[in-house]
Parts: sequence; structure tokens; C-alpha cells
Amino acid sequence: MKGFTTKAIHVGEEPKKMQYGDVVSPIHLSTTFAKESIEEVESGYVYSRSANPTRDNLEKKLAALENAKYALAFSSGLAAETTILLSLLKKGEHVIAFDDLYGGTKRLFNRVMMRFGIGFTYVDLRDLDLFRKAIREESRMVWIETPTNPLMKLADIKAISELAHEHDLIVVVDNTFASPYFQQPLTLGADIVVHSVTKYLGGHSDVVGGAVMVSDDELHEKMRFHQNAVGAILSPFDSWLVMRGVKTLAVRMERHQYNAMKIAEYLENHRMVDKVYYPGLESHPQHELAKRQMKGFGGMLSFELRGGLEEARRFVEALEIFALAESLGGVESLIEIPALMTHASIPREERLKVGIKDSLIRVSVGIEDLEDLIDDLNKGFKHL
Ligand code: P1T
Repeated sequence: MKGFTTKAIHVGEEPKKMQYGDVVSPIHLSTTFAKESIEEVESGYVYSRSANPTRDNLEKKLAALENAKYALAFSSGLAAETTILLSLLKKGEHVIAFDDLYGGTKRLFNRVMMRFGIGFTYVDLRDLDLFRKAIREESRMVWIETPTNPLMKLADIKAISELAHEHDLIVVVDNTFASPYFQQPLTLGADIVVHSVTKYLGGHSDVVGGAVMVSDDELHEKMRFHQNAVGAILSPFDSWLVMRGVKTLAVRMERHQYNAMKIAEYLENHRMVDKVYYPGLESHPQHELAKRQMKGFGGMLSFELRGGLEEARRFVEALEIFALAESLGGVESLIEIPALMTHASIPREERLKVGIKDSLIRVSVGIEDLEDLIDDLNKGFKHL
């Protein structure tokens, strides 16, 4: 069973392994599992926080998609991130992170983890020299998002992993934007992949969840211990929803990408647009790296409107099909202003330093009919 979509559909849901031959995983709601004797109380499933058959089925499927030995499912992307940091680092240790990250990830680092004595240095990981210079004796981890949220910057996973491993750093890649269909960081040398499964993996904007994929036994053991000890697990029903979503990941991603590419080209040629950020465009400064390390460019893009915050606000409020909403990766198109929404928790000065202008608009391109999406954007431009 080798092909991506074959794995997405079948791993973790094999009829031969089901009690009644079910072709989809049952939802095991039971919180606890009875035993015949005291000798058995520690064997098999014991209590659903520690392990649950439905979550197990999802974890097998998610591991297969990232070519990982193991996966762990959590109640949100941030819960997955928290588990990585708390289980693998201790007070006094240091992380080098990409300077362009989801606002909530930076908030977790700066306002929660720092209180426990973990240090963070933010660098532009497009530049390997800056990364090298940021490595300190107490550095233990490098945290990559690629493409980044919201500026679609790329980090060279292979080159960073090689340099990081010379210094015994653990390489974590947040693969939420690309999805495992378009990018597989473990294959490129990373140690840990993290996802907000709320996004493309779930795919239908109806479940909040997170996942960690890893192949190293020791790293897995530590994170598995914390998954149970801290307890931010994904529920059986949410696990089932993600399994259902993942089966169509490949066909959804192809369509997300098709629409995103066309919309990126349309925006790039529009006189009211200053700049478009999409790795599939030849004008993207890292287009060659995107072609090398990704199998496709995904469904996320950002652009700068001519004008400022007021114009951006008028534009997004005029749209009817693109919902004005945070989040991304669902079948429906979403639009938002990072400065006011997803990245509002980052101080303005810091936002401007990494390149997030007030007029930046981020789009999660859905899988609707392309003509309808372009008509809707035209409506927005008419309001300016
Ligand atoms: O929302 P949650 O499932 O906890 O995932 C956090 C997260 C982690 N990593 C990336 C790259 C993300 O984009 C997110 C969540 N992002 C949004 C809600 C957003 O609108 O960008």
C-alpha cells in the first residue's frame, strides 16, 4: 500500500481488522475498558486519555501520510506544539525560530513558554548564515514554518536540517500550509512534523485538532508520555472527522492549488495590487526552492492592496463568497487581514519588521468554481 491516496483512504481503516468488517473506523466513545482479571488491567486499552481505538486509527493514518513511524493526535495545533516544547525542552534551553510564524505560535512561545525559562530567537531562516549565527550552546531546537503564515516565505528544510544536526538540534517543521500531500519534511531530514489538523487535514472547517509525526523512538516515547500526562488529546468523534477529511486530501489539494494559481496570476496583473505572495508564481523569490522541496504550491496566498488598512477593510467586507474569517484549509474560501486578525497578537512594529503590512490580505483559496471566485474578487475591487 504505497500511493498517498491509497494510504489516506485505507491505513487505520482495514475491514479485516474491524470486529464486524466495517470499512470505516467506528467511533469508540467509551472512556474506559473493562478487564476479565486483575492481571489484565494494564494491558490493551485501559483509559481513553492514554489510548483510544478511534484515535489510534487516526494516528496510524496520519503517520502513513508523513512517512513517519508514529503520529500523535491533539485537541488543537497549539496543544500539539505545546507538547513538543514541554516534552523535549527544559528550563534554560533555547529555540531558534523562523521570524514569520502564525501569531498564535509566537504568542505561545513569547507569553507562555518564556515564563518557564525557555528562550527563543527569531531569525529569517531564508538565510542560512543568520541561522548559523543564532546557534548558542544552549540551543536545542529549530522551529520552521514553510511556507510561512502569512507571507509565504520558504525555509530550505534539507539545508537547515543538515546544519542543525551538526549542532545536535531537533528540527521541527510546521507543515500545516503545504499539507503532507505537497511536502514531506521528514523525508527531507526534519525530525518532527507538526500540523494544525484544523486546516487541510480536516479540510471542512468542522474540527479543531493538532498532530505530531515523528520516526525517532526516543522522541516519540517522550511526546507519547506527555500526550497522556498533560492530556490535551483529540476526542474520538474529532478523530473520526479528521479520518473522514483526510481521505479526500489529495483531490482537494489539487483543486486548491489550481484555483490558487489562477487567482495569484489574476491578482498579479491587477492594477490595484502591489504585490502577490504565492510560491507557485515565478516572481516568488524562492520559486526554485518551492519546486525542489514541494510537490505543489498549495492553496494559500497573500497580497498587498494599493492603499492601506482602510482599503483592505473595504475590500474584504465587500466580498460575498470569500468569508471574512480566520483559519484556512477548508473547502470554502476565506479571506482575512493578518494585522487585525490572525497576527494581531504580534506588536505592529514587529509585524512590520518581518514584512506584514497593514494592507496585507491573506486568502485561503477554496475549491469552489474559479469563475465565481474571480467574480467575487472583482466585486471587492469595485468597492475601492
Ligand atoms: O488553531 P490550532 O489548531 O491550534 O493551530 C494553530 C496553528 C499552527 N500552525 C499554523 C501554521 C497555523 O496556521 C495555526 C492556526 N492558524 C490559524 C487559525 C490561522 O488563521 O492562521
